[in-house]
Amino acid sequence: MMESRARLVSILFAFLFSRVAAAAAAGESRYLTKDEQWMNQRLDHFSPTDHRLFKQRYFEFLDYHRTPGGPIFLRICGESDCSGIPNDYLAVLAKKFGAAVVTPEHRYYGKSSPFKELTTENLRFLSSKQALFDLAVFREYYQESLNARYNQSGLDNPWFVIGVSYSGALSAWFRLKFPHLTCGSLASSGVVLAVYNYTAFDKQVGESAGPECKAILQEITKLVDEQLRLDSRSVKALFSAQELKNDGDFLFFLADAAATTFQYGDPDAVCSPLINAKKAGKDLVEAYAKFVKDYYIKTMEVPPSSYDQEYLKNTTPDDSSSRLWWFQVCSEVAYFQVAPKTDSVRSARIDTRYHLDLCRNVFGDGVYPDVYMTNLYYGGTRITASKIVFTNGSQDPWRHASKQKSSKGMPSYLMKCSNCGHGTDLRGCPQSPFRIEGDSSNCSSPAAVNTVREQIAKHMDLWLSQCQKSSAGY
Ligand SMILES: *[C@@H]1O[C@H](CO)[C@@H](O)[C@H](O)[C@H]1NC(C)=O
Ligand SMILES: *[C@@H]1O[C@H](CO)[C@@H](O)[C@H](O)[C@H]1NC(C)=O
Ligand SMILES: *[C@@H]1O[C@H](CO)[C@@H](O)[C@H](O)[C@H]1NC(C)=O
Ligand SMILES: CC(=O)N[C@H]1CO[C@H](CO)[C@@H](O)[C@@H]1O
Repeated sequence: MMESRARLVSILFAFLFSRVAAAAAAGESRYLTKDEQWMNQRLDHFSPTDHRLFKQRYFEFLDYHRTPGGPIFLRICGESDCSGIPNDYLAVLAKKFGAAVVTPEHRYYGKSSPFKELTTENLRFLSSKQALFDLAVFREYYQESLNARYNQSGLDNPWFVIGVSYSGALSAWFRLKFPHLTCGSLASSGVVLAVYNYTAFDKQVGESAGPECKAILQEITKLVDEQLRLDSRSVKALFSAQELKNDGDFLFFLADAAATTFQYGDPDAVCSPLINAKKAGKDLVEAYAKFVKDYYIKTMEVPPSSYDQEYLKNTTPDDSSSRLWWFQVCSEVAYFQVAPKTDSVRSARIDTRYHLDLCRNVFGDGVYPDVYMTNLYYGGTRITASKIVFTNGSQDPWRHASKQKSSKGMPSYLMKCSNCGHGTDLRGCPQSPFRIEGDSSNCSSPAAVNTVREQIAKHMDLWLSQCQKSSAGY
């Protein structure tokens, strides 16, 4: 999905998946479609006087659609360039339900940017609230265009909204704010809780690593902190990250490299070589550097520069996603992945101050996240809506920002297995290389994943049918 590369992974979660999809060997079957469509979208949904428009890209896949009344799956694309509809487990569901799949690109990302220059001033229309309104407008636009194509008027197909990660949160919020426009939502690893000091992220990294690997990661953190004080140039060079002048950026990069493996269902990628190095009495920092270079920089194609605040300041970057997502982090949702006070895996220098300084340095004074207002607006984990399925992976550091407890009309499922990560219900495990149709056979417990998939299908079936009945007189 991502043609360009640079990325900040654990803050740009959905994103990695996109990039891996592109990185894996060529083959269109990774996508249901990559054919671009365009619509005119309103720049500011909340201004009574600003009527400017911008071009929003979208994709449609109708091969499985049971015409004319079959469901429409609105698969939300999140914080990344969106260059197609991935052929993951949603494709299986679309086949099963005779559904069309449509995917609009999130405003500002990829080719859907209203502005060439991404100055802070120009970024003021980048928010989840505007994005949700985009989805509502898109939904109505697409329904009408489909009616025109089928030469019918007034037909309203049953819609279902689906998203993973940030777009999983959007999926839940869409059902919350526009319940008349969707029969239900799937929020896969949906991070609906804006968290200011997200220490649970690092704690989950430690838990997912297990005691032995965690202890080694902590030892490495200590050693790197020491070496940074003594000779920062050489330790950065060892990781091919000399360009990261700011120590915080460097440490964040190192922390993300390990977190990514747990997030995306590949814990052995980091733990096996480290445990082996420890047993063989080898230099742990060197072993970690090898992992970071081979796995994170080379295989996952995450360049250290994507962590560089100087790069993030660029208002016309090659790859805009890092800057854009940081803006959303710095203005709305935070999820600051700070080190917990005790027993931290990452360096204690990755603290609240680091994040706030980044926000100010990159976007200017006055840009900081008001998570209180975000949670006031959506309800956080106390979201009060209906017909939303929440799913999470047991090893995923993000699950603590999701809704993990079922409540009335909103079932929540946890897929428990040693490589169940972010969006595993849709993507299988491990998530790199890309798994066609979200193949779950390499999850350590395919049954844990498949059981949750059955639940998703069951809820979808029920809610779609209830919707069809009630919309008869719509
Ligand atoms: C659409 O329906 C109208 C009215 O029934 C009919 O006259 C017209 O030929 C149809 N057009 C197409 C393209 O099917
Ligand atoms: C976040 O952590 C910082 C540093 O420990 C602390 O000063 C601040 O009060 C915390 N904020 C919240 C909202 O928890
Ligand atoms: C499953 O994992 C095994 C061991 O890691 C690997 O050899 C095999 O290729 C994987 N199978 C699939 C379908 O990815
Ligand atoms: C850890 C956790 O939150 N588990 C939840 C997973 O989903 C089940 C089914 O809804 C809940 O009962 C658990 O509390």
